[in-house]
Amino acid sequence: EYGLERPQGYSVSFHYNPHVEYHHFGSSHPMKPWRLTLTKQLVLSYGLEYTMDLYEPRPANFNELNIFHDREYLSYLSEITPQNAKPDDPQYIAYGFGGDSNDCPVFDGLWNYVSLYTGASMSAAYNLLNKQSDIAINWSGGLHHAKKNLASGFCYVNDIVIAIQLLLTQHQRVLYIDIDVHHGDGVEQAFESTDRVFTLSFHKYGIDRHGWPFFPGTGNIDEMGPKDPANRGKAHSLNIPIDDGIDDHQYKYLFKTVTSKVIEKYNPQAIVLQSGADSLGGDRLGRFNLNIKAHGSCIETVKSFGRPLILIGGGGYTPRNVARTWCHETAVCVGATLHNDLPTHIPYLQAFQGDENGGGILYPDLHNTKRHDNLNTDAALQKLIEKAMENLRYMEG
Ligand code: VJV
Ligand code: CA
Ligand code: ZN
Repeated sequence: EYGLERPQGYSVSFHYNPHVEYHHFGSSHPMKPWRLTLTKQLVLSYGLEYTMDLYEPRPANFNELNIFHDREYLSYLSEITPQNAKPDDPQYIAYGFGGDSNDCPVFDGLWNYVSLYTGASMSAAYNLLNKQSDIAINWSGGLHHAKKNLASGFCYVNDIVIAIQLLLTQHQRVLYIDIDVHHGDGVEQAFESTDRVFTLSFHKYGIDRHGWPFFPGTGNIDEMGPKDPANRGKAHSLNIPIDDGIDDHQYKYLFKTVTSKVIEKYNPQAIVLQSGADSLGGDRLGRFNLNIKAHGSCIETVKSFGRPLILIGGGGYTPRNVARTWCHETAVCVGATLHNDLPTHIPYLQAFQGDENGGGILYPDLHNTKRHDNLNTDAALQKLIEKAMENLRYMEG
């Protein structure tokens, strides 16, 4: 029943509440919700809104976020403001706010922000459950580091976990795939004791020359869930640790080989794909050297299996390239090909003008912006694939 592409293509839905754009983590914080404004503008300027069903989802409420998160954590999150925050408060620290790095600042409208992006992921999940669409997109979500009682790495509420929980009401097995440059630790941890969710993350892993591990520091190849054979989640996580500077050809091969094997073996009834754009070349926080079309080829690969799919955003810290990538990937979902010259009537054209090499075009060569030498040899990647295949043999068929 799966794998047959309907001649008219897939029915795609786009879940987006524009109020999410107006939230700010702070002026120099790398996470910029206005990258979503740019994304939406590009999607509209190419006319892609006519090829999808558009939804403006309501924000999620307290009880919906409580599907995953603790009440106490949510109460704190819902009440904290920049005005009443006490950075020395033990709860403030225990819940992951502030800190030296200020990864998770308390900003105006924080509760509204988390409710909006989670509401959009829930709306996407309901759309698949109701069979209203084959592919449901939420570029504002994908906050994969949040834990049930901890904010971490720019993430306060884990919309992915909540969307997967909804899918589990009807689907026996859900596959989660994560191509953000960071390890999808929050989603992996949330489902570590079940065999009904398989988590697969591709990410940068390693220690830099100052001795700091790349965030969050987990996700080596041997981390495949609990070792206890009585734990149902045993061997239902697969981590693909990658070094700096991986190129298009290597990543595409790695992704396709590993992901195809996981889908074939696990046979999921639905897939959630986190498409963090910080794995692109030239990303402010990332380390890889991928071009937009190589990143997008991962979406094509997953789409080709024809399973109900939620596509969500995530990281991405060079806003113009985030917008380009997610616009391209929206087109991949609907089966459209976009011309390289950006439409001239777009409101934010200047954001795509002052580019190193991408002035006025959709597909600049990001490999040329490389700041990271490729430390991945083909031999090392081949070994990594072999180890991944070996790990998969521990999963009960
Ligand atoms: O690396 C870290 C945290 C430390 C602790 C503090 N020391 C000094 C450094 C290491 C552990 N955090 C990462 C978090 C990345 C989150 C990625 C999220 C996603 O893409 O996976 C999903 C949405 C990190 N890397 C860079 C920064 N934080 C960073 C944070 C800032 C900043 C600049 C860089 C916060 C505030 C400001 N600038 C103003
Ligand atoms: Ca990842
Ligand atoms: Zn990331």
